[in-house]
Amino acid sequence: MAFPTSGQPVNRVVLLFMSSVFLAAEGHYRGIMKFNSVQDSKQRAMFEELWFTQKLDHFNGADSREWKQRYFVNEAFYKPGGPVFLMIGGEGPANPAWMQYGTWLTYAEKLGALCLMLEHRFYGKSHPTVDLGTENLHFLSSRQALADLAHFRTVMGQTRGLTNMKWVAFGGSYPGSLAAWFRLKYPHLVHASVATSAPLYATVNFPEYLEVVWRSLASENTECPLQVKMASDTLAKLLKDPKTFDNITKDFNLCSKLQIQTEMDSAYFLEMLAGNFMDVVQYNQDNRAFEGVLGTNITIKVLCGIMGDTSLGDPYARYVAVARLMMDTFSVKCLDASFSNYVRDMTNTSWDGPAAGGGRQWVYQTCSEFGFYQSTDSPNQPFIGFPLVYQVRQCADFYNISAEQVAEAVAQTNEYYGGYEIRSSRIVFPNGSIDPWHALGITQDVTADLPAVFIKGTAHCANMYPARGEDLPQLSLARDHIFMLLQQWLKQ
Ligand SMILES: *[C@@H]1O[C@H](CO)[C@@H](O)[C@H](O)[C@H]1NC(C)=O
Ligand SMILES: *[C@@H]1O[C@H](CO)[C@@H](O)[C@H](O)[C@H]1NC(C)=O
Ligand SMILES: *[C@@H]1O[C@H](CO)[C@@H](O)[C@H](O)[C@H]1NC(C)=O
Ligand SMILES: *[C@@H]1O[C@H](CO)[C@@H](O)[C@H](O)[C@H]1NC(C)=O
Ligand SMILES: CC(=O)N[C@H]1CO[C@H](CO)[C@@H](O)[C@@H]1O
Repeated sequence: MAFPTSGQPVNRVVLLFMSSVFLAAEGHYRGIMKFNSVQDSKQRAMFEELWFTQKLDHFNGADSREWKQRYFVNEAFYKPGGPVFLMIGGEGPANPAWMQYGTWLTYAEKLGALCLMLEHRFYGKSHPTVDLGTENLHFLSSRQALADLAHFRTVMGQTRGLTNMKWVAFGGSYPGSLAAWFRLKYPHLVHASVATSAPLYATVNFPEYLEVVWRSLASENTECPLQVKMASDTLAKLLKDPKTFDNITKDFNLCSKLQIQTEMDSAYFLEMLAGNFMDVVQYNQDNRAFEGVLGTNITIKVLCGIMGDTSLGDPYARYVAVARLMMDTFSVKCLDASFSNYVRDMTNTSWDGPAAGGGRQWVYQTCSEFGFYQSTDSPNQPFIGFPLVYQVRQCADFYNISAEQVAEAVAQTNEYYGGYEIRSSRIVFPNGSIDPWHALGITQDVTADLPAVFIKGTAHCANMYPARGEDLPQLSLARDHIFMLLQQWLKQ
């Protein structure tokens, strides 16, 4: 959701948590801070920010440095003896709106659950170190985050008399993976998990993402991805001819005259424009659940409508129209297509820096744990010009992590968590057919105790948003099914 104003996420795990703010730092990456600015003060009043003391390094007993982690509590539904629900924060500020809205609260109400949400280390206000210098980011990992969760669960259990209650972990997208892995690695602390739209298989190259984008556009209109492909091919050709740069600068309302000196510059620009389609597909309609807050009315149907509108001119002109619509929608004054500005921002290590809203941290996690690079390396997708090498190069540019190191780190992540071969119990894996992330998720029951819930026609994390009258029937059924599983598991 959202539109890069000057930078561009290299990587769209872009979840729930970040959806409001990821890459939106100072309006730098993505424009949607509405949720926070409009709702936050009210919610903060209702859901006080609380602070929990954590160790900086859980895996070194000789290091006693500590920091404060932010969390929220909602006791409204709790009935003594009921379960404890723990919403796991992800790669952006923990959004207190989840303490007030969302399907997990509906479950909590029915089950008398206490609801907690813990912000992920290094995101939002949970700052373990003085800045985001690369040597400090060495303490940012899913393993440290799981150890934070484990320690939080243990101490909360003791101080609030909840040790023997049944704890259920919830998360969507990357936090969905954490929910699954929390149960996997700490089964004595977590009774069950709901791991929504969770990418469980780490992979350096993730060209399947754009393949799903093709199919999701085609499900609206078979011509649509073809038109997008024609447009992006045309643009890639124009980028080879400096004589066209004045026109391109005007067409896309760039902040300064287009400069293409290296392949990185053109890749950055092409990826930024493809991002319009990637974001809309990933969040198609789902974000309307928070209409006026997180949501927009731009859907796959809207984009494909423009791409098919011959009155606007050739496919390239329609592609321009899509970019203009996104800019208007997110109040972006001009488009900063400068890769060097992006590098400058991504290497700023200040907590007040332009990428500190999550971009610098999340890209570090992709370089050091997950990969997930949504490259154009597949022929069965609509875009061109941002190959894997462009994305992996950024790991070296931003953090001095080499391509070999990325490959090794990703292999180790799968070795540690098991990838698709996860073996555990009482974890449900909901996935939406339109969501490009389902390609790395568990989409078939692993065992009867590790069921998948497939939701045809929905995008990223749809089942977590509050129910609406116009929801697809299969989405309502999925929510009911997950509830039934929870009821069943809480009796075990
Ligand atoms: C720039 O756009 C104008 C107006 O559409 C067109 O006449 C001209 O040929 C274009 N210039 C180049 C170099 O493509
Ligand atoms: C979206 O909503 C805005 C404001 O209500 C409206 O002006 C605009 O035309 C709508 N756009 C689409 C594509 O429906
Ligand atoms: C990092 O960002 C902050 C806040 O925008 C800015 O004040 C500072 O000058 C930047 N640092 C560098 C090295 O660019
Ligand atoms: C980058 O990494 C290499 C090898 O890991 C190391 O030798 C080098 O000193 C690092 N450079 C910087 C600037 O940290
Ligand atoms: C798109 C996709 O992979 N969907 C899968 C989600 O999970 C179900 C199992 O419930 C599979 O049958 C689907 O293929």
